[in-house]
Amino acid sequence: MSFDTIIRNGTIVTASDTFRCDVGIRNGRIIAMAENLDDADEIIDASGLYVMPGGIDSHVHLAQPSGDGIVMADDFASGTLSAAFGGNTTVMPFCLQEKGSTLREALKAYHAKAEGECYIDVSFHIIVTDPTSHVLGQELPALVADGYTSIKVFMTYENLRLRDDEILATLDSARTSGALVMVHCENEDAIRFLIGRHEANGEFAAKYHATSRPVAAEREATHRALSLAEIVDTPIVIVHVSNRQAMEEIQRARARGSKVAGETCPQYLMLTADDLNATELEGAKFVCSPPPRDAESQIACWEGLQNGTFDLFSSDHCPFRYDDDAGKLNEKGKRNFRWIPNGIPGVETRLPILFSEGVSKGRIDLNRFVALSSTNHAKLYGLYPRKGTIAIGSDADIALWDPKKSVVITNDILHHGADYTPYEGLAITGWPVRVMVRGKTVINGEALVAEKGLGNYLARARSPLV
Ligand code: DUC
Ligand code: ZN
Ligand code: ZN
Repeated sequence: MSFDTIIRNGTIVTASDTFRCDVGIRNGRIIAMAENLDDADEIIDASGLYVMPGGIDSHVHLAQPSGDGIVMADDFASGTLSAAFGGNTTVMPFCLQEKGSTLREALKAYHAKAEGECYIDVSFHIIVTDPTSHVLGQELPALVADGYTSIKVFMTYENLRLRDDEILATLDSARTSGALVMVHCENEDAIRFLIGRHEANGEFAAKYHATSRPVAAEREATHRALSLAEIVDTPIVIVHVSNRQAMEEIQRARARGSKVAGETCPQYLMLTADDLNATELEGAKFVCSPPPRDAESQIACWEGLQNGTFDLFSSDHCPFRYDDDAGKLNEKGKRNFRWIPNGIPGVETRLPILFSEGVSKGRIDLNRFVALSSTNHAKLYGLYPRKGTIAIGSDADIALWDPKKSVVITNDILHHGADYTPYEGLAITGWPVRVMVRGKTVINGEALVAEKGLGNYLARARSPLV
């Protein structure tokens, strides 16, 4: 048997096993796993390295319109490049339906943004903001058949949120169509009330973003989303969970027999609301929703990663430049937290943070790292076993990790379009040193060695949860 590439002397890590063998790759797929493979155009020596499935980040925002005059800091080129440097081989960005437009129109626009631009593979979730009878009755079933098998709905943001009757109708259509629904759970009415109260009190600093979106607003909406899903018997994903009370809602729903997946993100492990209370303006760098909470919530989120409350660890990469009229410090944002765009960069730092804080510090083992960073995303969103594992027949989407490599995160080593990282100065142990997409090396050490356009669009199967 001959190969295009053999990876030798590494330790393979999957979501279930850790073992030594060589990996043989031909035509972009893994075709052999055995000792002493021979005869390849290229031999990669992975001595001292872990051979892991490339990261799959199932929650990123790229080139998404974010309000008047606001520009997201990453397009599909810079976002997928940054993702690749962070050990990822697939990302799932959102495709936003504009009110009054169809889902097909939205998809056409996002495919045009992504076409020829990506360094790694991509697949869209569709954000449904206008659930008309045409959207729910005609488009959604046809789109699922075409491989668009997940959607997101918002319970917050005036221009994005769906009301309960709309959420029910969307969940009901998702059930019959076979789409998996991701839900952003925060109570918009409570938040608007609290924003108004802060403004009336003359409280405009970034720290009031956190107090205007309290745990109770997230917990209540999480409970409501789970109840609505139960009423129409539809599985859902609760995304970007920030605290224990919302986690308990997920646990209780599961105990009642509901099918629900949970996701948390690095910001809920590494940041707190105190970060928003940095110097007057710098707090804007940490404005995201739900907001980071407190030290106890960080502990809770680690527990959730350990005990299975969370299936997914995603970045929620939603990058804006800081010192920029079109970013965090836009004219209105400088004066009032309400106008600071919500979201922080993190697609490149997600996996190093989970590896360093999780594996290197002994909170999770290597197999759980792979499950949370790759395999579970592939399974839940209909890409498994083509993606998300190291197995014969799978795409050769592989990250080689040096578990001893020490790196201090600073913005100048990152490849995203933002002008800051919320994790500036964080010391990391463990870093991806080579990243391959379908057998082709994209990142080798600090070098980019592939061309833009290597990334493919991925149609997906239905989630096994639905
Ligand atoms: N929700 C997200 O999923 N990402 C960024 C902002 C938001 O509210
Ligand atoms: Zn969200
Ligand atoms: Zn998001």
